[in-house]
Amino acid sequence: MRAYYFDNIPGDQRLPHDSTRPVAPETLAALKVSSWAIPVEGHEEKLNAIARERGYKNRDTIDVSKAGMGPIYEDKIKGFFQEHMHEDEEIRYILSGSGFFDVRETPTDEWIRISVTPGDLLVIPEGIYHRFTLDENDNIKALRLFQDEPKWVPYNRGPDTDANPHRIDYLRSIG
Ligand code: KMT
Ligand code: NI
Repeated sequence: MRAYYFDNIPGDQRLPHDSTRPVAPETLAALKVSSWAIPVEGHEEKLNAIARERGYKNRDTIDVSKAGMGPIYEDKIKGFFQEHMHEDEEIRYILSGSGFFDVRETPTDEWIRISVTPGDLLVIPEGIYHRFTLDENDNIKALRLFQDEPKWVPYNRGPDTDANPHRIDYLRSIG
């Protein structure tokens, strides 16, 4: 996992868009974005322990690739890259492939780009604005972990999400 500020230069979302300004781990911690590296081989035990500690009860596997998604691929790719939030904390654990999670920094509203590869575990707090894109490898396989029933419905950023109780809770939680 590597984090840096997104360069905001228009162009292919799958390119790194690296401004070369790094993001310190403390910056991510202050946004409640935590991460771990757990080797994929034999990951089950460690992953189950984290899930248990944080009260996660559900999970699924997602294969984001043309072959894995079929006809819904293009729509999904577009949807993932729309800035959105979820109403629960969620974990992504990368099994294979790679991609970029972009999270919004508060209060600057800058995009922080997090490059993920196999073994990376990322905690996405409830209410944080974020988006996802594949990189030029065009595939990622990830586990998605949910605390309760999967609530992975994306709420696209707008006046409604600014007033969403989970968004407000998130902003309160980061002070
Ligand atoms: C999200 O919340 O944006 C996603 O789950 C994207 C796909 S996970 C590789
Ligand atoms: Ni999301």
